[in-house]
Amino acid sequence: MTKKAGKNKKIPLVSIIMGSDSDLPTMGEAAKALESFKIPFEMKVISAHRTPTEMANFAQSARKNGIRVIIAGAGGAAHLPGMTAAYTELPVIGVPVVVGALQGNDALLSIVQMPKGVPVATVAIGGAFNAGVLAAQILGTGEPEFLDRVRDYKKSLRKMVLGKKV
Ligand code: RP5
Repeated sequence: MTKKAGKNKKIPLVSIIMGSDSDLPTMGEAAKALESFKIPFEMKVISAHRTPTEMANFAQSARKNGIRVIIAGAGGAAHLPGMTAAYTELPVIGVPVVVGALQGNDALLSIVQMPKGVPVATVAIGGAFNAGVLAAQILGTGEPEFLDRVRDYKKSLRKMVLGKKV
């Protein structure tokens, strides 16, 4: 499955990949964050275990295809983020997805415990929205308007908290 960047038809800067379409309810949150920052993205299902050749081809060609950040989500023995990071010099943000008996704890440890030299920036279990925010921040170091949108988003968070009455 490959999905182009929703309403935004520009060349994608972020690729959101996931091990299965069953990860979409979680990974869709990364798409929502990127949409809110008006950052073009694509979404694909690629499995480290079930489609290893396609995963390698994707990771090796992502940079030349214009992708600048990869968000990779998987559950269980979650090797997709780490193996994607092994094949590309692009930054990879990993999202542990809740699935099965261990409820995302297995995916968290599989994604976060990378060897020296091959990092994956890992967000919380199910934290795909934050993966989108982090991707915007990474891209924003070279695109001030993306950082301005993150700044405005953070202002909205502050306003929301200050507006709470207990
Ligand atoms: C992982 O296995 C996927 O990322 C997904 O979280 C999990 C289950 O996949 P399905 O059996 O639902 O396709 O590789």
